[in-house]
Amino acid sequence: MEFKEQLHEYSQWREEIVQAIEMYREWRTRYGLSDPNSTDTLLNMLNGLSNDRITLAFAAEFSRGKTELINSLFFAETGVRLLPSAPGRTTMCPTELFYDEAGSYIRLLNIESRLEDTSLVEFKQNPARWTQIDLNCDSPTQMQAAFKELVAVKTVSKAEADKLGLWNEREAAELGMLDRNEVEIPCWRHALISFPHALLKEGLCILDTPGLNALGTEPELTLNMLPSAHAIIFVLAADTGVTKSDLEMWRNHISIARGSGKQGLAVVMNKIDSMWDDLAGETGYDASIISQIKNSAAILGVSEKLIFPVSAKQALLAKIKSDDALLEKSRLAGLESYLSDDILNHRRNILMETVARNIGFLVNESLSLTEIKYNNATAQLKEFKKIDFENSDMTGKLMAETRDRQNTYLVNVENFQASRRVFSVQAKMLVDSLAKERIDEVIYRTKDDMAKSLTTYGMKQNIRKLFDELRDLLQDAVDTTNETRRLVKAIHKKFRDEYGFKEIEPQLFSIKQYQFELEQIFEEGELFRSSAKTTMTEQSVVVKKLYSTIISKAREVLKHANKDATTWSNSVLSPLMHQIKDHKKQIESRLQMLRKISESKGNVEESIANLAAELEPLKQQHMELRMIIKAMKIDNISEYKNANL
Ligand SMILES: Nc1nc2c(ncn2[C@@H]2O[C@H](COP(=O)(O)OP(=O)(O)O)[C@@H](O)[C@H]2O)c(=O)[nH]1
Ligand SMILES: [Mg+2]
Repeated sequence: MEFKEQLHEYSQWREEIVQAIEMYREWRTRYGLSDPNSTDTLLNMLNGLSNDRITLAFAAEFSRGKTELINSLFFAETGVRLLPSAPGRTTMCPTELFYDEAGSYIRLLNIESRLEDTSLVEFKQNPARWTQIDLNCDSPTQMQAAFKELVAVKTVSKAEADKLGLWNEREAAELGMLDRNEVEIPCWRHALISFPHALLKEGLCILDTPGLNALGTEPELTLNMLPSAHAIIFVLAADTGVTKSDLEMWRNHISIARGSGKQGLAVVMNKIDSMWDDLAGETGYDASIISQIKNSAAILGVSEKLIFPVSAKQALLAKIKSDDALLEKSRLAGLESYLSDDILNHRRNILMETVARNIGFLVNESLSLTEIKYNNATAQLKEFKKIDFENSDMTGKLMAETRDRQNTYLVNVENFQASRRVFSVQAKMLVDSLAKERIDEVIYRTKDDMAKSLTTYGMKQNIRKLFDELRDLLQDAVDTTNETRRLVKAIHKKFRDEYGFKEIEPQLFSIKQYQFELEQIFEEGELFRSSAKTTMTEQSVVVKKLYSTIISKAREVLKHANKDATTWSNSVLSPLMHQIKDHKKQIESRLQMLRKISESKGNVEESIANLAAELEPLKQQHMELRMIIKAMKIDNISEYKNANL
């Protein structure tokens, strides 16, 4: 199936989950189970799902045919070569294509913005800082013309280029341009393109990155944008093989971004048409493709299955001219089905896991609670059916017993409230230990030192110092977490032991993930620093950018930790609280029932019939929930299987 159709299916599938979560929210409200915390959690999840995007990043040295490949994969039906692709050294700026309801436009950020201490993420939130060109989506040729602006260049002095971090001594030497006083630099630093293309509307985002140079000078691109893409498509050209700079790019930017798992990665060997007129004939051609694949796989250290030989140019031509034979010859289909099957399926799994992780505990809690309610009501009915209510002594005895039970229970509920207060104090300590203020304090303290020493050596020392302090901060939080966990477990155990409460395994908060992520950022920063040092002179704008990228990533992780700790402390005791409330209600209704029976002996049967009638709505409530969980597509996750109604 074509990528287009698969993406469509995927976005429908996602919409079904959204609807199921909406249904769950209504279900909670209908049965009086909604509370501000859970509503918040559900709304966050819904928000996350509606912002879900599939980002494909295309990375390669210039002139490998990235842009042509994007045109042929996604925009052939416009009938034109939509994005500018030209021979030689195109300097198209990093470009993001997506759909924004706000309109159809190209937004361009000027290259001088590199000197500012503002991140791309922050710039993106401020449209006023961008130069906007409106797009007329009914006219592909108007769009095509507008896109030409993406490759605009201008001539500046060497000093100016150096100031912007765009002067590369080594490269200039290679090109024999060392003695030039003027250099050509791109006018734009970054481009955002929005238009209502079907694929983009369904959540596809495309990131077209220019060559090694741009990646080496924009740490945010390598350290933030590439790693967060769902797939990176690395493009080689069949006529050049894996060159030195391809390899450098692969090692310093692609491998970093993909980590060891190499998940979501495809290597495209483009321009196979350059081998078509080979004198060797059809068999020779196949053999040479196979041997190129083997070679490249060995050099890059990836599986041969990840390498896709294609001709982007012929594929685009074939699609525009509806030439099926040529399209087949271009071999684009192999890449398309990999993107659909592998990337989209992976995304599906991730999404399912995210839903399960974020709202699984809520759903699980609801399921347990409705089950407990039903079981208790059934047990009570069974008991009442056996009792001889004609014997008034018996009824009185039962009432006295129940009242006693009620009293001890109330005392215990008070104890619970006390434990809850202790928990709140403890939880607040945990949340505070990860507070923004504390983190910022550490960052500002080290930032001063950083400003003083922007040599790559000084930077290494300072970053190390910063991370040491952040590690300490997390370690403090680990200790507080452990105490908080013990407390939560103890509270649960008490109610389980004394009242046979069903074991609801409390969700436990862990710092490990954040520690891991922090180490990861540190290592990636080091890798980038050591790999890009050739382009980094002292006091260079790139060094500063690397700094702020690393810092903002670290800050992001800690912010996440803080938010998760807050959510956790707000919700971890709520299943227990609901159970306590239900248990209290249950004792009360038993008392009420016994009272009724003792007052009007004749109506025993009616009372029991009433009790029996209450079972049906409870069952109904439970069944509804099971259907909803099924629609959420997380019903095959083991912890949801314990309910046996
Ligand atoms: N022969 C051949 N040339 C191609 C192919 N794809 C792209 N090119 C050419 O390679 C040059 C660079 O392409 P472009 O898409 O701008 O490369 P980018 O810099 O990686 O984005 C252009 O002249 C394209 O026409 C292909 O499949 N076959
Ligand atoms: Mg390009």
